Amino acid sequence: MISVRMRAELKGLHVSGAERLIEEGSLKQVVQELLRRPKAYDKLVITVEKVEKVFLIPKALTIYSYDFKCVEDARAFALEKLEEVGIKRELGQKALELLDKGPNPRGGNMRGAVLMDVQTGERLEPDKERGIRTVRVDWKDRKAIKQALLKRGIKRKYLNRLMDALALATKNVHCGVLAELCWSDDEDYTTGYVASNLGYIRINPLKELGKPIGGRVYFVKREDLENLIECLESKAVLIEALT
Ligand code: PML
Repeated sequence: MISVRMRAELKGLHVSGAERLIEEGSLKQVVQELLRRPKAYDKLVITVEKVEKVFLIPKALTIYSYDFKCVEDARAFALEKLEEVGIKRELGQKALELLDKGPNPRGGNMRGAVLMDVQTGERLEPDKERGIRTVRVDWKDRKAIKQALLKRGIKRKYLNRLMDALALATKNVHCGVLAELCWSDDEDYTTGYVASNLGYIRINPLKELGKPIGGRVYFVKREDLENLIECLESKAVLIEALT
């Protein structure tokens, strides 16, 4: 199979990224699709890589969706959901603050995720500007998943983003991430999520409309770090079905 990754920048800032794991025959079509993804960019990089071994995950995390009248209520709910899987309140709060101000120590967004030690709250990612990127993950049959999500009432405008985020969150939990907090850096997209082995819990609005800052925090155990990073960045994974 082939891994195709796209990332786009505008004025030095990351604005869009996506990945597909595909058969060689659909490369042209997929590259065209990914080229249409970013709204605006001044630099776009497409990486095409052969992948030898692919691991199958039979089921994605279960999807739940919750809407709130304001960011404050939505974030309080996210903290509760994190606590349910053992993430202490002060660490959940720290993660919310990081994503709110922009997790990159130089200001703004990161390409990858923050790895937060679930015991101490320390940041464990070796490169704090880049973070850790979950790559090499996709759906076995994107078309079928799209149809299934539409049938479940997911609006077409949310589809691609939801599919990419759900696949990524499912791989993260498979690799050993205990919980993930995420919202988009797209200023028009306010739905974020808390993911863990309890499910993929979509929460809206996790940020104010018009704010171009977001990212991902993975809560992890320090002892598993090397294997975890290897799994997130190298293991190729296809997800077969929704739950
Ligand atoms: C992103 O696109 O950067 C993250 C999107 C998170 C939420 C996706 C959804 O479930 O709607």
